[in-house]
Amino acid sequence: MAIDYSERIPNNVTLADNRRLQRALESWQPHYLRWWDELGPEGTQAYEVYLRTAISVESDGWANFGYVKMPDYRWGIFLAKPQDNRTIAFGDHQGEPAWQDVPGEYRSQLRRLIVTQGDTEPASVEQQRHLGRTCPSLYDLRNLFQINVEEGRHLWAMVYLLHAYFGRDGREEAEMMLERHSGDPDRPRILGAFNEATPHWLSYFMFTFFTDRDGKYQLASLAESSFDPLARTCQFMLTEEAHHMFVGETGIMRIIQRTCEVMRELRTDDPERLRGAGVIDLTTLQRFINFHYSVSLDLFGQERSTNAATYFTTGLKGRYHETRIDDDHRLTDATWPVYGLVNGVIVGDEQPALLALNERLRDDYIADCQRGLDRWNKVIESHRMGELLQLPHRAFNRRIGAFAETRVSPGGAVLSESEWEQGVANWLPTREDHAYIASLMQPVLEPGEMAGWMSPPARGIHGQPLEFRYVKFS
Ligand code: BYC
Ligand code: FE
Ligand code: FE
Repeated sequence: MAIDYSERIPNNVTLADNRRLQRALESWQPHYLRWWDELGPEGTQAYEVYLRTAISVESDGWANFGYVKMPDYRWGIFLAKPQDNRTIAFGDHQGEPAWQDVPGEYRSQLRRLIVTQGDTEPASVEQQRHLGRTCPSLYDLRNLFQINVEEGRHLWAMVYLLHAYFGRDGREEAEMMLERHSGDPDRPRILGAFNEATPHWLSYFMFTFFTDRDGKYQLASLAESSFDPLARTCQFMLTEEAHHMFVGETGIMRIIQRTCEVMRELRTDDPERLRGAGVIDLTTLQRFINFHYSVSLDLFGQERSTNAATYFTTGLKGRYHETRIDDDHRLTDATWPVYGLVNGVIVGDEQPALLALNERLRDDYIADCQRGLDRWNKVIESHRMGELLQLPHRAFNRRIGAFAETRVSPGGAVLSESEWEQGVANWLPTREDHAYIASLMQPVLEPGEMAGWMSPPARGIHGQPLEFRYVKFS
């Protein structure tokens, strides 16, 4: 299962044995590199970055560290090891052997899932392309670039599936991945959150905490797929995803740590005084949580979804940790509580579990977000200062699903338009918030130094000290 790095496209799928596929991917490769050059991290072509590159998919072999110029990064195709005699765990085909090829009748649905997944990966790179100019430290800059090259590799993972299993339409979809662009009014990315701007590092840390976490839950569901190549691809992607969420969680935690230290020094929680001291007050952080969380909740789709039911019964997409769930894995009679609006009030109601699969995955996601917030709140508690951070109500600020047309407060109260207008500046980041955060974004490029609005990380990368030169500008 070692990866062959002598090939133009490193891979562990014996690409050399399939000349047609190899040639097709090799002709997509320059398009990808041109896209990276135009819309990837801005002005970084000559930087040498201390990056991790996968050299095998074994648990001890996929993390190999060294300096790399990003355009020379070896983006490749790596699938997790096959599981012997894997059978389908759920849906109508439960117990049958997993598919090594795409069943004709599910072709277009499967393609659509792969395209939707793939589209998010380059979108996030586009969203983050200007951040390198204003990094809070070299450590953080390197982590940004690590995430960017891995999201690029995740695009490769989906493009491989499209080329290998979907013939001509697959190749066309692969081209389209580089033609839609985040925020482009004519050709936007497919899902809402991936057309939002990531204007500064606070948004970026929130994005990697909340939006990459949607990636974790979606990939985990696709890792259950009956289509074995998709399942194996997603399993390997999940190993990389853990680092993206680590960056988000520890990034926000370091901001909180620094703010709490200054709160104690100044004996105040007054946002204006804290801003005067150059840190991010907790009320501002709460507004950013409200925004990124609600936008990410939308990524799970409608509460009641016949698409999701079909994906499940046909075996294309499972539930989170499907094989660890103790039930019939068919959901013929099961129910699941779903929130909706009944006569102007938000109520939870038992619905057919099969239709509620998006909501169920959202519930798993919400619980995971809450665990992260609990860890952030421990920092606040340990300083005995300030209000704890909270997740807003799931109906707050939604654009997709049952609450898309309803104004709801972070606490879950249904509001009139004028009540919303009155409250919104307390609930979502304002123009002033963004301007203040933008004013903090001064690049810190000396090894070991750190911007004043966040505390240093607990440790360096791969055993290196914090003073290590994680990025060399030449
Ligand atoms: N924005 O029946 P429904 C990641 C559409 S993140 C716009 O609920 P379904 C990453 C929907 O397409 C993980 N449109 O849909 C993170 C449908 O359209 P049609 C990404 C939306 O299919 C950070 C209609 O509304 N992976 O990897 O059950 C950095 C009806 O909705 C949205 C995936 O998403 C939206 N938010 O659920 C880098 C996995 N939501 O049919 C990377 C693959 C819904 O009316 N995708 N719509 O034209 C899926 O599993 C499903 O497509 C969804 C939607 C869960 C997204
Ligand atoms: Fe990804
Ligand atoms: Fe990610």
